[in-house]
Amino acid sequence: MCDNCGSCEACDLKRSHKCINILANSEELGDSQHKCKLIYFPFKALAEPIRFLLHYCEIEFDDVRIPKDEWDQHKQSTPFGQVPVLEINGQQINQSLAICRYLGKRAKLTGSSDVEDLEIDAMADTINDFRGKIAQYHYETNSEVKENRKTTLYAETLPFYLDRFEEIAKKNGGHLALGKLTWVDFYFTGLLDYLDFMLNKSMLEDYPNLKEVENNVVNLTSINKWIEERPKTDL
Ligand SMILES: N[C@@H](CCC(=O)N[C@@H](CS)C(=O)NCC(=O)O)C(=O)O
Repeated sequence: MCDNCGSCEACDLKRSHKCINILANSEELGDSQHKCKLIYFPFKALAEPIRFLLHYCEIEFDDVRIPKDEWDQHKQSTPFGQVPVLEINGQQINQSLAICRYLGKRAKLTGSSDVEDLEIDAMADTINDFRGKIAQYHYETNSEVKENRKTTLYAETLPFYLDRFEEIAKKNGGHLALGKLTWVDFYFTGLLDYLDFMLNKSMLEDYPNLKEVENNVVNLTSINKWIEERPKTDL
């Protein structure tokens, strides 16, 4: 049964759970001795798009959530002192975007040419830039600088990016690239709660086509199930 359309024929994905299971069980993603492990904090934030993709691929994984006050003990054991880190067969890999891209490939949530993949990558990098600008405001500790950043963020940055994202989602029928479900839809949707948390508002209220991107991901059976059962956290 295709996880996108509910049948195996109705959409051009024809992505059956059976196909994904074959990918998920391949040795590269872990055998009985080396279960896949995702290491992060007890938040959604940068790890949630990865969790979405792991669940979509039906890859079993240990969802390791390090409490913030225990982080110092763990930092040195990660490749670049940061998380998320995905551990595959004992190998630790950092960088959330690279991990999403890898899982997207495993799930065939990609384009069918290098140029199509470029469109997905460019969109993902742009979303990451957008996240960085929101984070720059949210994590600012000087209150005067923060207030100034807030003014620019709300008057310029948010409309600049969101208007463009909305146009792209409209053109692509509720997706962010290639007019079909790709891993960048998961990347965007997985980050939404974190972005809303940093902004302290529901960012997509006036953006119906971006809302459709979100719905197209959260209504997938595997993602819907994960959202129901995941630990409840603010960000
Ligand atoms: N570019 C990296 C950024 C990773 C990152 O900033 N991780 C933060 C948490 S969201 C972290 O590990 N902070 C703890 C630290 O730097 O000690 C990615 O996308 O994975």
